[in-house]
Amino acid sequence: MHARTLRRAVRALASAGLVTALLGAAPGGPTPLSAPAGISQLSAGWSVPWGMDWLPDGSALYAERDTHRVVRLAPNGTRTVVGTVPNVVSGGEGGLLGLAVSPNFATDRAFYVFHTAANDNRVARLTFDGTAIGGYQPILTGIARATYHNGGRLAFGPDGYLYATTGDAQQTALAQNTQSLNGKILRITTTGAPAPGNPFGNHVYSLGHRNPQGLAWDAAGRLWAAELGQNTWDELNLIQQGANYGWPTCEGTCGRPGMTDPRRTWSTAEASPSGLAYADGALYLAALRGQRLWRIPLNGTEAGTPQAYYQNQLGRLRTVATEPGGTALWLSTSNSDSPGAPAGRDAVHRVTLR
Ligand SMILES: [Ca+2]
Repeated sequence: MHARTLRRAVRALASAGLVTALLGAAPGGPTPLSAPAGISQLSAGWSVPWGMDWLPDGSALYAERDTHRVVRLAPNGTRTVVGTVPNVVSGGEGGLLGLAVSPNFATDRAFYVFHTAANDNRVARLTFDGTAIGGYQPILTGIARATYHNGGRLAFGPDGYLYATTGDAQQTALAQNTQSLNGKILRITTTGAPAPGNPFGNHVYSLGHRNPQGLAWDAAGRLWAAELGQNTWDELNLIQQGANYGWPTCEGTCGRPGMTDPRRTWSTAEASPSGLAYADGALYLAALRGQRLWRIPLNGTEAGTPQAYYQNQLGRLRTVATEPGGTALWLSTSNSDSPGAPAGRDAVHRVTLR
């Protein structure tokens, strides 16, 4: 085994809390991990790129929120518009939001989007034949839409099911209603059915969320989620199925019985987080209002002291994703959604980790 590969394997086990002693660190003590070492602009001229996922060839598909375009970005910076998703209706924070590529893309050529439509938010399946997108088919409809709090992140979990974050659609009570699709993290099959084993026998995986927009799984397969708070506290949550994350009773940490406190909080000025990614023992959280990339080291189920990168250098940050291979991040901005901002002001940056 290559030394670097071995180090990564040991770190992954350390993240799972298994081999802390092997690393020579005291239990709970710091473990040496990679961190951002450099940044370069991969591509400019974007307009609110939101959802993103990797294709098997190492390029990525991005979804632009308000143009409704799906754009392929290659590692060499080549950008190709491959189509426009139908039935998307933008407005406020709604539009074309999350995007997730099928784990079986090599054979099924499928990807999925979360988008706002005329009367709801929904998850739809499309195909990409390498040249153009097509085959739009809604698989889960009826998620309430609103000007704000649409959630919208979409990602495949290690279990092969599709996870979607939904906002409370400015109806806070929906977050505590296990029969509502809103204010939740949903776990569904690729036909939009509830995934087998879901805690309430429906699409709901966890509840009590306000406006979660970030999902990432660590090396041990734990699900972490980033959530925008109201006026005071943004949250990083460790997601357990069936758990209640408190909204609207709690914003941030409140210690209520039956409700799960976040593992880390920030003021909304420092964060207002959207995307979340995991790489080499740490989470990376893209901050909109905070205009910085937060790195949060993990020690098992504990989230350590966050450190900020690129503060006020790139503008609002929306989406961060770990490059296949794990040695770099792709980080995209969200500046064209500022009030009065023209289109085309966004960029995708590549952050090397070392
Ligand atoms: Ca909460």
